[in-house]
Amino acid sequence: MKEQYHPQAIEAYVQKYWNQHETFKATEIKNKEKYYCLSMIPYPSGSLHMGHVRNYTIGDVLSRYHRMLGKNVLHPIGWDAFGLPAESAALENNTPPSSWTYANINHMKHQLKSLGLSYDWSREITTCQPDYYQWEQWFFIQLYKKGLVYKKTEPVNWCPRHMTVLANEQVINGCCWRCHSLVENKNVPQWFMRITNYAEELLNDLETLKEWPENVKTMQKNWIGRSEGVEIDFKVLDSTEIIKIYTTRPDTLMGVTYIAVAANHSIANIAAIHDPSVVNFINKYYKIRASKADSVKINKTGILTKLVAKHPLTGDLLPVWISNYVIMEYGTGAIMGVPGHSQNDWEFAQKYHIPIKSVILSTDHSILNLARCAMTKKGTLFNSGEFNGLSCEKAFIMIVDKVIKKGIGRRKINYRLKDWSVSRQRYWGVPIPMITLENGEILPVANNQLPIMLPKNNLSNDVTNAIKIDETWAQTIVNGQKAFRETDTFDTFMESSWYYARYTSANYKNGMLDLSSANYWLPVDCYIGGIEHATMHLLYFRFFHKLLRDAGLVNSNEPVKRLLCQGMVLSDAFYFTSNRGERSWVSASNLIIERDHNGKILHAVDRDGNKLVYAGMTKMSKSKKNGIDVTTMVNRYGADTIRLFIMFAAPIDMSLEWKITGVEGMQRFLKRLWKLVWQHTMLGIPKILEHPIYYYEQKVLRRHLHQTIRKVSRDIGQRQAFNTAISAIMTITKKLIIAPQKTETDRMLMQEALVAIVRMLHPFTPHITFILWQALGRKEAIDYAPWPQEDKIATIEENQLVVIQINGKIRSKIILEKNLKQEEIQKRAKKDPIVLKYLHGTRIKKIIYVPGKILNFVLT
Ligand code: ANZ
Repeated sequence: MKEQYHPQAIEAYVQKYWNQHETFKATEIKNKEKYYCLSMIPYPSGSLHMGHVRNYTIGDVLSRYHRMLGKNVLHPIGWDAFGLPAESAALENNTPPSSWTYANINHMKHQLKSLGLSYDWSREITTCQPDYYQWEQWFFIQLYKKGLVYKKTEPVNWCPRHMTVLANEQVINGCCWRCHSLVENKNVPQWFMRITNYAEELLNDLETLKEWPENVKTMQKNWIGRSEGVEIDFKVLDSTEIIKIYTTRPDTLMGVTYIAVAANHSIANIAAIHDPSVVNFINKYYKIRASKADSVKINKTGILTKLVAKHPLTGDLLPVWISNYVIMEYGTGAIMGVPGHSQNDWEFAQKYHIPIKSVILSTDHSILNLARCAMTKKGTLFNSGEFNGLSCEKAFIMIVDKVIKKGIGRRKINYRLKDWSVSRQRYWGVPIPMITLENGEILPVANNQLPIMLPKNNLSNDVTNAIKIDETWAQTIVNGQKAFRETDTFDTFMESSWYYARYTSANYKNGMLDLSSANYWLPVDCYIGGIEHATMHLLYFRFFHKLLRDAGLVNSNEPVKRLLCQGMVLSDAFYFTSNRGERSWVSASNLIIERDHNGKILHAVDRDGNKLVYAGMTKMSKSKKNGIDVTTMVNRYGADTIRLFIMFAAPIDMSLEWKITGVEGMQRFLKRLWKLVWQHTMLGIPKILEHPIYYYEQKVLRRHLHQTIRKVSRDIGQRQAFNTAISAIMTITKKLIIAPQKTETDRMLMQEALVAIVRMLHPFTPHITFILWQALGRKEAIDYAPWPQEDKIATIEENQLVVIQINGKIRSKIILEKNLKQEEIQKRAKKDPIVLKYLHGTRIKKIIYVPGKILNFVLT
């Protein structure tokens, strides 16, 4: 140990030690309790951002903590290496997607290592490598054989800019989630996975996920969107056509005043015959994709057709409309319009002056005014013939029974969740291992032909089309026939759906998973990632686990026990308004800021002298140029300071505000601790006395230490409240700095405290504690040192603090033994010099005593 704390030097030294000793290599030890800690796999986009650092630091703190508890910890890392950005970068920079990807991985790996994250690098996975994706191809073929994947030409979400299909989950408000182009409908042959077969189980098993955040479970529930209703047939007048509608409110059947279908419904095409205005409407709307959720927000528009439908019970004639708020992909793509009780229908009917019929009375039997909105609550039926007087619930059953008996209706459960389209018309992805023979027959690739390797892209082809253009790759001979390989690649969500399982068998060559390793480590004990993955990734991931289970590869039902979702990382953002009126954001390296002594910004300009507007703390992003460079920070302050700041600055599920003053505060704390250990150890490591006798102050200090151990253990282990754990460690450290070091017992207590503090800080700041641990005379490395144990006896309070008030005002505080009688406390209080001064020459009228807390002398 040197006198000065030089994070850069010690961090490099400690990291080298870990590397050489393979300190974090995990092996299955059957009789040892395991702990599998996983942070979400990074996409190798170029360099780490602070969001990554936060995510991985949380995972590292937990891994290190559980290692110190004596558990066998698996803490792996890898790269979700396929995907669109590599293709865009390839086009921009004229480098093949693979070169760009591997260069990024290299750089980011270096950054991860510089943060001192305790990964088992021998299990590193790179999803664009055939030794990984061959098992994905193999598994897809198994699922094909089981009928769990199928090919179908379907209208799909088409992003005209990226020229690819998007999953429903990748369409946000009708737009591409990445480039925000308006998503279109296009008929494309696609491979689908039958996730809907698992919809019920995915929904029901949410209940078993006791350690998942409630909001994530709610989002998944809404995403699966189970709805129980009925399909009812409406005959088209003077035709053999039937319009099947889906409703969850059959009790409102007597309130139907029109029928509406989606623009791409077959009835719309029939209505278009001899009706040019309908043709125009369809042409305008059939391409636009929307989801069921959009039907609420959409600006509703429609066109009346010449078709008329018949009410199945009353025989009333109902106009048939085509409307954009009816979604082809949900239910049957047709609805019964009940404007009195459905808000969507009410808005549509208002716009086109369609009659609004009220058929439900509110619970107090009053008729609600429908002039401002629909009455969507349940109540009692009226205006409904034979069903009058029934509650909505009873009418639901009666009407459903009736339509079923008449053979014109059937119960139906609908899910918002659709089968997962996994084909992408891209180059940089896993080739789909399927082949189409010349005669149209579709076959999976034979096992001995796997992996189907992605052809090399030399950039002389169009990078986005390389796989299609490469005829020598795309054409082959199977069973003596000319055959064509599938030229689409998988949605990259496929790779991130099973990587967690592969980590358990990362180097296994004989199969997708080594069953004994997989079942030793799985399920993941703690999974850490952003809340933005609540639906897509985390749902596909759960789905894959169930597929793996049903293939006999894992024996649990769910992939993850505890899910932690970390908050965003924010930092100050500044802009000036350009001549064209646009906001020009300014990066941190270009700022000159003047602050007052409270850190409040007084004045900000950029290096060109533009006066800047402060936009507040906002999410670090490229667009606002307010990202903080990880390497710069690590180089300047050291990884320990950055890690400590990140874990201290906010509870993990809250937004974290990046403040350089906060970072510097953490650095100062580490320096103080370093100095304390230096001063202490310079005098030699004190002997541990067997039966020490502590004075009062020593007892208080020792009690505080052991209470801190209790608090920190609980905060990390149970509450995941890392910030309060750190703050407790800082408080006791401050006490130690001023603790007297006169006697041997003082020094022994200091030794005990420093050893405990260093161990408690180790998960957060692993490098400095590695060195301090050795300086404190410990021979073994700290990484597997046991977590400190609280001495329960030391934490028992033998004394109490009594506050003394004179006429209700606090005047003094005295420490007394516990369980003293009131008279004794009064006697002692009166001897206190401050109290004595106040009592001098006065008369005590009354004494009020709050046991163990306050003694109040009321004077005349
Ligand atoms: C009549 C009715 C009356 C409805 C009423 C609601 C309230 P969830 O619960 O989400 O499944 N609907 C059915 N198919 C649709 C489609 N393809 N596009 C747009 N809307 C559609 O919603 C079911 C309700 O959504 C159905 O019940 C239907 O409106 C509408 F007082 O039928 B209802």
